[in-house]
Amino acid sequence: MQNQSQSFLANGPDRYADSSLAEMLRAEICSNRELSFLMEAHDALSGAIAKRAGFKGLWASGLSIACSLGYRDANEASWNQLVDVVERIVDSTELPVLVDGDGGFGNFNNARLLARKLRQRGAAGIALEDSCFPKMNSFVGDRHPLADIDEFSGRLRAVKDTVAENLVLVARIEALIAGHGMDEAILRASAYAAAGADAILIHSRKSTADEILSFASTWQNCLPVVIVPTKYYRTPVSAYRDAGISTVIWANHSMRAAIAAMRHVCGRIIAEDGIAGIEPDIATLDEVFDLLRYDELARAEARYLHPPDPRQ
Ligand code: SPV
Ligand code: MG
Repeated sequence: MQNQSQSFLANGPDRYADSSLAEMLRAEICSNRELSFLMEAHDALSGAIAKRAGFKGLWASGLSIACSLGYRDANEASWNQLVDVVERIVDSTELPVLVDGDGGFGNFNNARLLARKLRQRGAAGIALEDSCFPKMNSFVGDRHPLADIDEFSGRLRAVKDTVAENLVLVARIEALIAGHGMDEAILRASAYAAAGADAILIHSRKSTADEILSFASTWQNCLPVVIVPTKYYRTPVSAYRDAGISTVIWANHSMRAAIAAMRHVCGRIIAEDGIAGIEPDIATLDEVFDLLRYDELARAEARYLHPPDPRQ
């Protein structure tokens, strides 16, 4: 993954025509040898920052994208708004992006359409959760009706038949979120594996990792396990390595950091009646220009707007 091209601003040939991003994500998610990390991105800028920090893969978070658009994480944003944001993230980073596809925005037909469009826009993978449309964020309220196992398996099979190996398919189990027990979670994991999922995302709202670790120990890595430790954030990642978990998603931390930073700076500008005091605490304009590769534009201008005169 380190060797990928840096040429996204160089207008190269269609770089998404092959499935290299999906292969890169598959290598991350589906490897039990090494624990991988996906960092949340909700727009091109947060994706570029995560890439600069060193992350090798991204999570296009439904919660964070909805939040940045001013929507609730309850399928208020449409599937085409989601794919538009994903395209910008992929364009700005060229990292493999696992997209939070919620429940697929409907039945098998909506799910396979979403997967096809995500694939066309350069996504590397899709996570589909066994919720009903419209979904509600896993941490809001207590009513999270689960999809019927067979119906949801049909959604997975339809996606697999549509995008084959060109998009990693992660099946997300909401059984523990919905208050069902471990048996139900394992039953669903087995069904989703049989339906063609590449990995299982098991979600929990507990403040400790106990039920996730118990799932991992029962499941025995029949398929690689992906987790989202938003609520059990105190658990050291060594516990996940020891449990053979494949991938950890830091699901919403850039979005929450941005909220805290923007709230802080807005409050200070009002309180201090000016901007002199905050200047040292915010990104410089040079950092903005560097992040967005203004240097590449200058080189392109030299090449295309002011080419050397061949007669000289
Ligand atoms: C997201 O980031 O949108 C997720 C993870 O689905 S969670 O918010 O924890 O459900
Ligand atoms: Mg989500």
